[in-house]
Amino acid sequence: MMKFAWDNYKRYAWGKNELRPLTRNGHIGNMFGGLRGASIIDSLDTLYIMGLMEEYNDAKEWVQTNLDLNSNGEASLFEVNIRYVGGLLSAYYLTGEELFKNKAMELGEKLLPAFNTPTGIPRGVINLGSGTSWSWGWASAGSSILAEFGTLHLEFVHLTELSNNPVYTEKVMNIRKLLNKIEKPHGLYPNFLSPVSGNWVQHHVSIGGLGDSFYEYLIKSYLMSDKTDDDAKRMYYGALEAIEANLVQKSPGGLTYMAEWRGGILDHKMGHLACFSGGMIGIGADDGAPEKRQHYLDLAAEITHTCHESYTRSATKLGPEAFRFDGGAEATATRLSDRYYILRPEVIESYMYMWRLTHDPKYREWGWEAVEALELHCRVESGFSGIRDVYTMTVSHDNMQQSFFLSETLKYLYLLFSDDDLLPLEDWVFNTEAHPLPIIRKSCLQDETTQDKTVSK
Ligand code: DMJ
Repeated sequence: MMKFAWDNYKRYAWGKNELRPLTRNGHIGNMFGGLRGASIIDSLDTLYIMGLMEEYNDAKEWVQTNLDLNSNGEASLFEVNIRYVGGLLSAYYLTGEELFKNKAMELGEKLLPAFNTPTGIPRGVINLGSGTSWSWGWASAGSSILAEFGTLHLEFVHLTELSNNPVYTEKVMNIRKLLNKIEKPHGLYPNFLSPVSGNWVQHHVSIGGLGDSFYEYLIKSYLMSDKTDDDAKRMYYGALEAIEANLVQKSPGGLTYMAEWRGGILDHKMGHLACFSGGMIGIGADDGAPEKRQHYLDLAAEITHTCHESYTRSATKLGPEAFRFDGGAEATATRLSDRYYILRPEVIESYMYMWRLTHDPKYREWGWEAVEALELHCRVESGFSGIRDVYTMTVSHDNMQQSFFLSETLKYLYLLFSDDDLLPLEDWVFNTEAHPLPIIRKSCLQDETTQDKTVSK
């Protein structure tokens, strides 16, 4: 599947950001500020891990000769960070090629002006040439988005590691400090924050879109620090407790789900994006309070089960963008506008983590069901495409092979069917675009300190 997706991208869209598999051309879009080759950067590690060396070498060669970071467009800070910085860092750590490290550092530097705000909370959009930044037009009152400014930590800590420049870690630690300090309604973190006043702008809380990867990066920051980042740990388990108390629900049919919260009122809807939380709660289970560990593992399994139900209850066996638990619905989309599937990874991501944590064969069976459904409904003549309605067998394709399909969906599937010693969870954390980053060992840090002393002596 990876080779097929890649070959078609290469043939019809080489150097563009995504492949349009029906019209057989490339898509550039406006998310990456004029940067190109998103599918290449997102695929480097997947190709390498899968041993597709010829394809990996083509990708590397493209980065060497064609990846131009001197673009002058308006980019999403979040998207550039998770896909480009994350993809380059992970390619460097897997292969040891200095090229990727240098590109990651060059790009990292271009993102820094986004933090020049009264609070240091970055704005969502940055011009990579001029460094001017602003907030998304659609975000209320010029606010920044929790899932965006809260999803920089892993990459920025590694940028400091590699450059020896503390500025990256300082920037993300400053975000952490502010979040730690401000009052949280019922212990929850709303999705919109003003980068000027540092106050919440709206009380909408979600584990899906707008909130999701902030929570993911808390537990992963702790794990990536070799379990030394106690603030991240405290904030993660605190947030999870608040989520359980306020958002986690059980449907009449016995399905556990995470509702959204709007100033105290629950919206009984769960987005496909929120389905990553099965895996997140799973990897965090072991470091919770001893009496809570089994409970967290059970909760992770229940959420993953619910997300699987959102797939099995559709005609195509792929899940909708959002499913509901009201008006008689149980894990199905009730609105036409929520019925699409754009090759997203989150449900498969949770299968992969739950497989690694429990080795219950059902997770591989569920993963295989997804493979069959992808092959049947999303494979077209020249690549893979999202579909507009998971509830109809007369499928209508959206003509887009998203770069996260190559980076995440196919990588997580591959890992689901691989041995646990391929990228073991004891040594690696995956950024939110599934780019593996190594755990920074305490012992390495100690070695470095000793080494520094020896050198200065
Ligand atoms: C990816 O870019 C990342 O997983 C992000 O955190 C959420 N959305 C997409 C995939 O659905």
